[in-house]
Amino acid sequence: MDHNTAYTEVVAKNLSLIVPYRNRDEHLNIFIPYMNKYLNNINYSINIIEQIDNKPFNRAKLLNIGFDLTHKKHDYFCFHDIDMLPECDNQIYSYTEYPTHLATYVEQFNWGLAYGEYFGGVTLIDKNSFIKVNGFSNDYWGWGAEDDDFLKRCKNSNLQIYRRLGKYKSLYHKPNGDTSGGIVSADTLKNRELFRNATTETYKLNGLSNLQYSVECEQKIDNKTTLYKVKI
Ligand SMILES: [Mn+2]
Repeated sequence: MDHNTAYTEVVAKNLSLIVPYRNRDEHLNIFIPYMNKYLNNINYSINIIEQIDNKPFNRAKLLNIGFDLTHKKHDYFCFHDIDMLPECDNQIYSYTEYPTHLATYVEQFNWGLAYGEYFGGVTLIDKNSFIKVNGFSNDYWGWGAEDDDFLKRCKNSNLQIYRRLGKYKSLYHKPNGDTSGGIVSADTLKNRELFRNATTETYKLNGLSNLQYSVECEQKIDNKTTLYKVKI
């Protein structure tokens, strides 16, 4: 071995795949075996973060919790919607030092992006970058805009942002907040306003730094997968 090779460069990086979850048994039963097979040559764990309280679903806060619960044993993180199944080479899940968007070629968006600046669905990020942006906002209750907020955080922190060509087939579910018959829900409107008003100052106060939750139950699903039931 070349003695100038830094030890850290030859040790494989460890990925924490974090999945926000509630009431999608039928997707979970497909997603877990699919990903276990798909990620075969990657060092990974799958962490399902299930919101078990009665508050509106808060995707971003669940992702923060997944990071908080797993960051000590992992080098990089993938925030992964449960209804997206990758169909391309799994090297798109290899280590990154930058915020990197993977859900770029998605069946449910006619094999493209939801919109030009779309940064949701599946994203990859290294530990330092995620800490630098103070994680996600904890304030996006209900559907929408938490992923736009996350992109804004990354940009405002002057991080380089990457995309990898990820091809994803979609599992069907009923339309979300702003797509059911063209009616935009009150939650979604509120989230969009929150996003418009978000600044570098609000990022510093809201995210990993003020995260509060409780784990009610931790359950091993298989030797790679853990389900955390949380109240937020
Ligand atoms: Mn979806």
